Amino acid sequence: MRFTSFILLLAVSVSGFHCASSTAPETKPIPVIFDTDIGNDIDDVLALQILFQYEVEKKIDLLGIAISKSFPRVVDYVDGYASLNSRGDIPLGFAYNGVNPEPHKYVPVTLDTLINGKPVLEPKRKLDDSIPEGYLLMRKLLAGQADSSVVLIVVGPETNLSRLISSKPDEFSTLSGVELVKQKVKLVSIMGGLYNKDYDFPEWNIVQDLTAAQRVFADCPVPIIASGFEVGTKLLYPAASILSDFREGDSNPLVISYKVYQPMPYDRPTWDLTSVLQGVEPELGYFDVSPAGKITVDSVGNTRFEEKPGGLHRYLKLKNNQQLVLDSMIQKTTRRWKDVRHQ
Ligand SMILES: [Ca+2]
Repeated sequence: MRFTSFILLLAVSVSGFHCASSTAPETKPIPVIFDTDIGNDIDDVLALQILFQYEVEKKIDLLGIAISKSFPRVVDYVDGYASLNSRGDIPLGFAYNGVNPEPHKYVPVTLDTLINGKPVLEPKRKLDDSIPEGYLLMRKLLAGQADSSVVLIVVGPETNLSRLISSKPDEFSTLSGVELVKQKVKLVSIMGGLYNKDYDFPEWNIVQDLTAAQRVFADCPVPIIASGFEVGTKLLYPAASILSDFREGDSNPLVISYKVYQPMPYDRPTWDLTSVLQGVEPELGYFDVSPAGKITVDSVGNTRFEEKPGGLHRYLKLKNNQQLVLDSMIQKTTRRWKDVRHQ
């Protein structure tokens, strides 16, 4: 009996020791909602690809994608692109009666591209398949998450986020939009505005839906980290990567879209990519961060920052590590396409 107890104790001790020594504390994937105006600029596609890569690496759980460009075929594009990344199940939302309804070029051209008679993107969903309002998708997703856990990454006009903040209690939550965001969201990482003296004009994302931007910076109840125009402008994604890092080459939808967006070869600012990196891996210090303060958006869309202890807003600043940041962006954008060949 005593011997059995000893063996049992030994077994428990060894197993306890084993647990303590071999399982380092696991970092839980960060729940992320991505809000994008894919179809306007091309950097959104690269930013989305990086998020899918973060998901493969188990750094994030991509809960859903809200679309802020009100061109219906963006839904087809994002659905097809998500399927290509084994996430055809991802919840989608759409800003109905939002801004930028014009098609531009790369979304329709990529959707209509056939290789050997087969479309390069094969969406299963389109706008008339009950795609919810972007802000309702956000409400539904937030309601199911732990408190202060979700990172919202917003890289287009702030239409969906503004509607979320203004939303009322509904079947998803008894909380108002402000209360729900305050309870569930840890950080909002926004690409938008201008925060240094090198440039002085209203930034594009802000002016597309000016009322929305003003509301977000006035009423969002949780910390916002903004990446200004000046940051991504100085970090250019190289055309050489598009031309050489994709095993599928010209049949890859990202490559097709990039080449359609502008005549090649061109290097493109990485505005949206900066907000993804900062939102997911702030601890890696890709950028310097301003002191706390308050960002306001004036009547024509200029953004002004005022330092204020305890303020909820900060903005990103470039460090002297720009090649390292770019290398990381390139690695995350291309990793999947170096490894696999499109079937
Ligand atoms: Ca964008």
